[in-house]
Amino acid sequence: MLIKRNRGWEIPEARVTPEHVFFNRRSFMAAGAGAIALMAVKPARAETDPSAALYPAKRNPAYGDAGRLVTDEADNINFNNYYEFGTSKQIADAAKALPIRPWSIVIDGEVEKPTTLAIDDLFSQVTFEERIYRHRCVEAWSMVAPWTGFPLKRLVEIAKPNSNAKYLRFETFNKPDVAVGQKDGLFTSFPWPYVEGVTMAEAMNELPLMVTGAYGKPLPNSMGAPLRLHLPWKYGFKSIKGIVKVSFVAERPVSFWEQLGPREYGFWANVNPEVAHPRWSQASEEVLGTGERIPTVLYNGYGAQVAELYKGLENEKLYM
Ligand SMILES: Nc1nc2c(c(=O)[nH]1)N[C@H]1C(S)=C(S)[C@@H](COP(=O)(O)O)O[C@H]1N2
Ligand SMILES: [Mo]
Repeated sequence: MLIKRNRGWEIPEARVTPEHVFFNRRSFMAAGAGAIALMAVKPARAETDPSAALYPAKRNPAYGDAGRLVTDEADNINFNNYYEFGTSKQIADAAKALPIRPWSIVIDGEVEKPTTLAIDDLFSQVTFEERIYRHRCVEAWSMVAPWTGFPLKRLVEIAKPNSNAKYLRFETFNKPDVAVGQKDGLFTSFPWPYVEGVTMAEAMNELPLMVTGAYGKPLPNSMGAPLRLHLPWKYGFKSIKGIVKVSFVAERPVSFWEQLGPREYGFWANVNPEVAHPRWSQASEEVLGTGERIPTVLYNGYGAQVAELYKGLENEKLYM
């Protein structure tokens, strides 16, 4: 007998992913570009950001060229996924409501001494560098961004984890007073705050970047100011924005998307063109800004740096 019941994790698919709602239109890039053209050029926020003097940072020559054109800045900062501010791609204005100072980062869990760092104190302990990275969203679009930031492994050094630490768990702010997506209404049943995680081995790899800026300036709010992660070989949802807490933990964290749709989104989420999403192919991707469709590459082309992290883990769901 077939009994129709809601088991909690069976959330309606339109809520599990923006793809279904916003991307089944061939013209989505064209529509986005039209909206962008109407926006006036705003004065640079860098004028008021206390970290502005740290820009531009020296480019790391190892990541000076992503092999593809850098995505146009206006396209990039006005086409975003940031569910805290709504499920459309045009959240840049809504995201301006988030105050990014004062801002502090809690470091806790399996560390020598749990601590809370004011963001500018953290910035004073690290060296900023610029890296150009490719970014591949699970929704099959991609972009190239010139990020500024510091290696995640530098944050691990500052945190001094003990030997019980097996994973890093990142958490985004939860501010329903300013974040429209976290307010009462349509999306309150989302498992806020947004959470993501990596293994200690992944965190110690050279690629993960704690991102503070883009295009030679402090990050715009839409891209995750004042601090986000970027993991260029993983689907974009792993690259958590608006970070307020980094916990060193023994157990594998359950991420926001994994909690919402475990059949579709997992912990590892490494890019692989041969493993389709249950509802669409991952074989190719649409380039933000140009609309060009290009083949997707295993580990988003970063296999030389990261493939060895996954040796011996073949039984894990590494690609969802
Ligand atoms: N806190 C938070 N971080 C997030 C998201 C989000 O909704 N909330 N979306 C993710 C997804 S799906 C992608 S593709 C990237 C998008 O980054 P961008 O807007 O800078 O392109 O941010 C990721 N980080
Ligand atoms: Mo994404």
